[in-house]
Amino acid sequence: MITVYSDAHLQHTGLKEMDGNGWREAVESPERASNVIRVIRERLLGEVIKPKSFADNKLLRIHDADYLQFLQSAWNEWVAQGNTADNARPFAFVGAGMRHADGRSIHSRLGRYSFDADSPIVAGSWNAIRSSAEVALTAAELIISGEDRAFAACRPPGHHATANYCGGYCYLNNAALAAQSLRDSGMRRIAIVDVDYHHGNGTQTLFYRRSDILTVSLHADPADEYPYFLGFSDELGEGDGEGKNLNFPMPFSTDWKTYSGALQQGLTQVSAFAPDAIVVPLGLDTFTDDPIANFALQQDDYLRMGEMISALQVPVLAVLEGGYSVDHIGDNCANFLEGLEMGGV
Ligand code: OKP
Ligand code: ZN
Repeated sequence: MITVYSDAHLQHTGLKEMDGNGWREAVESPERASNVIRVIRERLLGEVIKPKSFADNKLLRIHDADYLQFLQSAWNEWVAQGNTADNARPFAFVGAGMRHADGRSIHSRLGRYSFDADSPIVAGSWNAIRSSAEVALTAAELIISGEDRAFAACRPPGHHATANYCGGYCYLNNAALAAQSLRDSGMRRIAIVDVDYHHGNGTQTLFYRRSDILTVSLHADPADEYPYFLGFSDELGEGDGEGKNLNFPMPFSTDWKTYSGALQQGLTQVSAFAPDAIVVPLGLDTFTDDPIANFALQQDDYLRMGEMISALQVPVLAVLEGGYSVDHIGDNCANFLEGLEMGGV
């Protein structure tokens, strides 16, 4: 299987985040994607190619023009307005009863386009963000040109990002851009099977009213876990999209036995939808040793996961999302891709 990768992600670096224990280095680090690529090369899982460039109109299929403009200029605005911290980050958000004012202050703009404080922007962020989207779009073109599997080694990740909000380490929704690109190529129905530990709130929101894209997400129960405010099982889609959104929230400590049962249920729905292609936002943070997550999947379980999706006999595009055990993300990812290679179309 061909992997698409760009080392532009290395410019999105020096990130910090805060949690209940205070400030620390962000877990969403450059080492993550670098390790994934190192293992793909070591295990000879196939060719690694660079992304093509895409014009803005490809990004505008999913994201708003003013949001793209913001992402692109945020770092320069931050510096020009006298801020000296090395991470640009929001401190004020649009709360109840307030307006999405078109502010001049970068603090206003960061707040208006973010739903949390976990997506910092540094000098090289935009290059990395855009390149990550282009990685996904290039991988989508491989599927469009007849490959039955492709892997987009994206960094930063994307599944929390909406049309005009960043959050949860995500800025552009790489998987959604890929799914839309597949649709625009003439494929009629696309299924998204999000196996990241966290609910893919951005992807759900983007496609919530659409019948042409089925979104399925398996994740930790938002009553216990980030993103907290979306991802419950009663969110089934709206309007034309009614019945085309499916959430499988699961408790802490979920292992392969429980997880695979939910995955099988989700895949049964995917089969019934008869998609022309499947996009898999691939988070490896369901792994038992993940530092920020609480599921209990083991290394070999990712082989089984790949095999189960492969068994549907539909073209599959996997898009890298989370996974923060830097020592294991490469092998877990490669195991999934190896599982995916079995079966084929
Ligand atoms: C991104 B992806 C406080 C902790 C914030 C955010 C988790 C984002 C996960 N700084 N946790 O879905 O793996
Ligand atoms: Zn995650």
